[in-house]
Amino acid sequence: MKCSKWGGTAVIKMRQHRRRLCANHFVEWFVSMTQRTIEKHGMFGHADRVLVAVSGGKDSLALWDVLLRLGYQVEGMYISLGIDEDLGYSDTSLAMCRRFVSAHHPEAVLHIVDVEKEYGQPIPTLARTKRRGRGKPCSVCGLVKRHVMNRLARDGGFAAIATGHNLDDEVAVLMQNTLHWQTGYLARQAPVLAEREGLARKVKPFVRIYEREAAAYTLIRGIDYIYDECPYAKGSTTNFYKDLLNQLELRSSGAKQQFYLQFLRARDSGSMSFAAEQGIELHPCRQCSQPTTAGDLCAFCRLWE
Ligand code: Q46
Ligand code: ZN
Repeated sequence: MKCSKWGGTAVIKMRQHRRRLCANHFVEWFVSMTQRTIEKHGMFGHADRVLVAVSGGKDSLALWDVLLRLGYQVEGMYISLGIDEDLGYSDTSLAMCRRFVSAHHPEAVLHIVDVEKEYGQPIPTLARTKRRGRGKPCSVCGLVKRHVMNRLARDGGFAAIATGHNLDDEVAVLMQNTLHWQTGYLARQAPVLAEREGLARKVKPFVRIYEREAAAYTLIRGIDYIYDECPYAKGSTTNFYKDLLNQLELRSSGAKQQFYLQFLRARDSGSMSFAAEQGIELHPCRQCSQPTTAGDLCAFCRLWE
């Protein structure tokens, strides 16, 4: 298999782009695709400080690497959830983030928030105590992560929080939301969520990157990451949709990309309009002062009461 650019040995075939690239050209393509996505959606500029949420997985570490190589002012944020099942998932993922810094970017800043040390309980214990989420701690985990990320971004004066969500993640969520006609979620599904009354701006610079491309990038760059997913992600609905979409992609290359990009185009052109959450007012929580739609205490503070 030959590189479409110069005839050297290709390491990846990207059928949806009708390209085969060698290692060097692939890395060049990957970095420039991320840069173009940042610019197209006006995500942030070089004067902005950006907080990248890292989990020790391939997507978030690849994103941190690319943003640093592009010269953005970016700092990492790792939230230790205290998930010990399957050989200490949280400890291993933190070790991967630390290894990334020491091996690739020793000057990079990594903020670490340990949920148990800061708030008193690790996520699985907290979820069990509250008996939320039918045995899985994911709803509690999501709530805690959103709160901690927003606090760090606000207190640190960051212009945006960047996450490593890739095209496969976005398409799986899009399919889920479409099959259930979750119009509120569809209205909000976007590469950029603007800042709103104390809620930090959120951006996803990898929305044009397939999951296998992020994996190839980390492999070529020699970035070590945690291969296993969080033990609670096993059997998740999102993974089920990802499998379905991969089958579709095998039959029709580019199907995932088409589905996502046409959705964004249709929505942004106004040919599809959904009921957004207009009119829902945010006010500061009495205890933590983070924005909430609930009563005087936000859902996070109520969780720890
Ligand atoms: S929500 Fe659930 Fe994830 Fe939290 S408990 Fe694991 S699978 S990490 S994205
Ligand atoms: Zn609160």
